[in-house]
Amino acid sequence: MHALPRLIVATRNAHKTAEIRAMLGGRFEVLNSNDFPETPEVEETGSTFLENARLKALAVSRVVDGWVLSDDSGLEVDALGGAPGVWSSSFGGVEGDHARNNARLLQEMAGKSERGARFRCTMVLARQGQEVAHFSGTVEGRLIDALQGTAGFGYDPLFIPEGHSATFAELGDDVKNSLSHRSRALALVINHLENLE
Ligand code: ITT
Repeated sequence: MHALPRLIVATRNAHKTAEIRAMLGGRFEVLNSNDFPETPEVEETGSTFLENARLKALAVSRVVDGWVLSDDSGLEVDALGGAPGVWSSSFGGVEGDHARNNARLLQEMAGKSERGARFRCTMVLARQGQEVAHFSGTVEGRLIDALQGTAGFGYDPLFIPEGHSATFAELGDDVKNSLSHRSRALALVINHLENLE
């Protein structure tokens, strides 16, 4: 039996890693930055998803062998002019605190009738400190005015994807992974890797 090729996701976010692992369906051994003590902390100083995804992929691919994939993602809200966008993970004031982020979003959206929003995910594939390619995926939807559901992470309890009447957090991992921004970007990554073989 052949060992699976390794794909290292340049993230410390366990939810992103789990989604990517579930979607890669046994094609790769999926690891992340937490599995490599030598990976640096990467400051996300870019002003676009692509800039931040590049910073993460290149920094990690300089110190580990194998394919490295980064994921920079966020929520763009029409009524907020596209915010929180690249600042999605610290919208509530504390990096990675999803409860605060959701509380701030609810507060900003209170009383607003325009509810359109989308998740966006940009991925950079890299190897040995070089970018190989980049990919993006989006999913359109709308925001509700109270948290619903417990699956997923981040803004999932407030976001109903187009064509559904329940939030990502209610729909669960399988449905989310069949239509999310992350799954759409990842489908392009898989296609690219298959064409290289
Ligand atoms: P890494 O930088 O280590 O990958 P992170 O969580 O800081 O992890 P980002 O900088 O890309 O990642 O910020 C992503 C934020 O966008 C995340 O914290 C959520 O608030 C939101 N987000 C992204 N994808 C999401 C999803 O599938 N469901 C819900 N919220 C999501």
